[in-house]
Amino acid sequence: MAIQQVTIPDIGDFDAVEIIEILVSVGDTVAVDDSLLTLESDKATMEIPSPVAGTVKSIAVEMGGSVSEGDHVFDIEVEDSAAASAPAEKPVAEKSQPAPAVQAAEAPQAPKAETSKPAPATHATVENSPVVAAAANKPVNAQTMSAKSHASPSVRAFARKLGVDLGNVNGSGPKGRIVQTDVEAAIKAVMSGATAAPGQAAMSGSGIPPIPEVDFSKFGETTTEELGRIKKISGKFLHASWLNVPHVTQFDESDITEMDQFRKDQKASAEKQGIKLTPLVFVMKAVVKALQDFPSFNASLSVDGQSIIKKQYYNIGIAVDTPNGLMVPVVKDVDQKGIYELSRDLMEISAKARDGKLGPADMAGGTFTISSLGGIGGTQFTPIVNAPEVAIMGLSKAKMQPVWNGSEFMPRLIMPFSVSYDHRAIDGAEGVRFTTTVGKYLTDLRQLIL
Ligand code: CAO
Repeated sequence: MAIQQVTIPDIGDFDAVEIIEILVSVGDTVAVDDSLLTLESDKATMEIPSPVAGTVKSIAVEMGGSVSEGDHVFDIEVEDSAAASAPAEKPVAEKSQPAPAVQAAEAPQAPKAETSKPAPATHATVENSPVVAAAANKPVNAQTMSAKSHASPSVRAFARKLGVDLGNVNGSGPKGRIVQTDVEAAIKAVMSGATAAPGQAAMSGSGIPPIPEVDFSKFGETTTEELGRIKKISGKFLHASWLNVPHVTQFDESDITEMDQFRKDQKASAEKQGIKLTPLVFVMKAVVKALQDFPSFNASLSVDGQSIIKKQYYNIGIAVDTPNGLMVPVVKDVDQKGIYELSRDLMEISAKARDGKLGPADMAGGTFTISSLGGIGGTQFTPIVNAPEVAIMGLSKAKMQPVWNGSEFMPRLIMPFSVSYDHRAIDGAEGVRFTTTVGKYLTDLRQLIL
């Protein structure tokens, strides 16, 4: 066995071209000419086919990154005989379908992607945390759904434009290649009601009437600013979640008077250790305890929508407002950490997010997300599920309110919160049981240690 480095071939006049699809994962077996990457410049979409048959050992690039001719993109393990016969020269690159250059190298000498580049993002990581992926400057996972499909760049572009997942389209071309008429047929099938299995995300968006284009300048002066990169990417994901996930939002509130008093009591000693204690870390602990009681909330649906995958680990994504847009770093193993450790983690990841220093590992593997607007204001809001997770909590600002205790009104600190969930995975009764349970734990923190 030998390792072959695959590099970007001559791609014409293009430089620093964006990677919009990584079509293989580490461990995948590829044949010669299987597509490995899709690149998209302002003018063209290009696929990079594999020059060799073998097993993908590492991926040295990330979705959303940019590559130029000669950049190392993959390491592929091949049979020794294949390595020996690998093309010595770069194949001629066509504008629409360039062939990658190959550098044969024995495994021991092959530079390791992990040491020379940021940790490679596998499909699994991206799928685990698509908004996170967005924050990592990676396009969202909707594009990875068609990873194994064979189609020309123009057909891929056509499918993307119409929101069609090629993974759910049967190819009628040579070797099962998907042609434009296959995409059109798939759309027709959906429009006529002959859709795929329930839960399939395939045709999100098709059939939705477009919002009419309006010339606003007819009515007054306007300025047009391009959306930031992260906003563009996370916007695609949020749209996909909004279209694919049947959302229900349950509103609730919790009396956090005692919890907040405890937080204030701890504040001074926490500050001595450089820790800022906010209500959010207590909420994270209460949420994890409730997730243990209601495993369907710490889960994902299988791609065909027929099974629920319950996770035995508790990694909480925290939506962070940054100058560049929304990012969702993940605090790992929240069940195993105390309040101080969680506060430290939270301070660290939110600082990294705001400084634009989050790596893929900081944002992967989330099981449930919390979006806290409590430091800003508001009474309630409806967060969008961070699919493929199935539930998300939105925290709003706690306020002192008069609460009737049976004989008199007492001032109590009441925190409103909401939980949006995927109704395919969670029923309404379970939804309100979950929020009631979170509220109960927040009201009486002692229950967290039971
Ligand atoms: N009720 C009342 N006060 C609250 C509160 C709540 N629910 N949550 C936080 N606060 C208080 C904190 O205690 C802190 O006050 P003190 O300094 O007096 O203690 C203040 O509000 C500011 O808190 P914070 O925002 O700095 O810290 P946090 O731990 O609550 O949140 C983070 C951290 C990273 C989640 C937050 O800074 C942030 O970015 N929030 C925005 C997330 C967002 O944009 N979500 C929307 C996503 S969907 O578009």
